Amino acid sequence: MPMPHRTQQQVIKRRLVGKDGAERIRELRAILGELPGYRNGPYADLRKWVEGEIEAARTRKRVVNRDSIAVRREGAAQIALVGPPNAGKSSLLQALSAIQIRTGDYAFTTTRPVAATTRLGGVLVQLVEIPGLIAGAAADRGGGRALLGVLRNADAILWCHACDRPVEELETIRAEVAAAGIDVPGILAATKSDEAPPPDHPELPVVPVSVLDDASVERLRDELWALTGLVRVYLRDGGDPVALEPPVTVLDVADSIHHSLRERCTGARVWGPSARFDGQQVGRRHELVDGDTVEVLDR
Ligand SMILES: Nc1nc2c(ncn2[C@@H]2O[C@H](COP(=O)(O)OP(=O)(O)O)[C@@H](O)[C@H]2O)c(=O)[nH]1
Ligand SMILES: [Mg+2]
Repeated sequence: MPMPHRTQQQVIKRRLVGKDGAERIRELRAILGELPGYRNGPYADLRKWVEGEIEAARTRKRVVNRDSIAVRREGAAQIALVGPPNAGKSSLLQALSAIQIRTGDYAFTTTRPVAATTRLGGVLVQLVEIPGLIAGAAADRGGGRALLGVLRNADAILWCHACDRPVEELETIRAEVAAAGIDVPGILAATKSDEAPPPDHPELPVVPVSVLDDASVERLRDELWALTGLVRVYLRDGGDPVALEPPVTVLDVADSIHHSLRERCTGARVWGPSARFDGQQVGRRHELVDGDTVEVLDR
């Protein structure tokens, strides 16, 4: 009597333990050869799963064999999404941006960094999913060095961790990132908040989020903006805001519009959090805060 396919999958997984790269692909091919070739039913599913594993092993091999992976920076800031496999990183990336990417129920669906831009209050920010960071990554396990190299360039980290998983899974990865000497600001997205209550974290601010709940994704967007540490200043005549490193003065905004405006600038009218009243007239050195709207005055 043939083994039930669930048991068979366990047996296959056991045969794969400790096998990586070419060795893993060889073993998977051999397994594929042994499986009955049904086009439907549990065996067809099992074949599809094995084929998926071959594809994942191939991609991982390509990643592992590269010393560094380049991600071209775009936007005002770069935020990396980091967490265990299946934490919902790809799903979040997709929910926050317009791209279509594969998400999956099994580990390592995404096998190389995937970048996408998103708008946070009108400012373009780049998000980069860093997949496949595992215990030993800092010692280059699983191609960890190249992945950490990408992470090193990020301005901040959105740690991703599923509410229904033990928090140790995240801490393992945080330890690798720390061991690599990467120390950037971060917050914790407690993902799949529709499935379990969010955990507390001793160090990171926790933002519960579910891709099934748009309001939670919008709240995360606000937290991500705060995480960049940048200041958005809107211009009175409309258009996208400028995003600048604080402290931001009227002169900095004038300069960002046009260098020559810096010289001619005499001050500004301000609406928003840094103004005592709407349209308050301020000097060139007035410090602006996130969410201000200004009209630069010149000679
Ligand atoms: N219930 C629920 N499932 C989710 C949520 N986000 C992701 N998932 C599921 O979790 C699995 C792993 O997601 P994925 O984005 O591929 O995780 P990644 O490995 O971290 O990129 C997929 O089956 C997703 O559909 C969520 O907010 N709620
Ligand atoms: Mg993924």
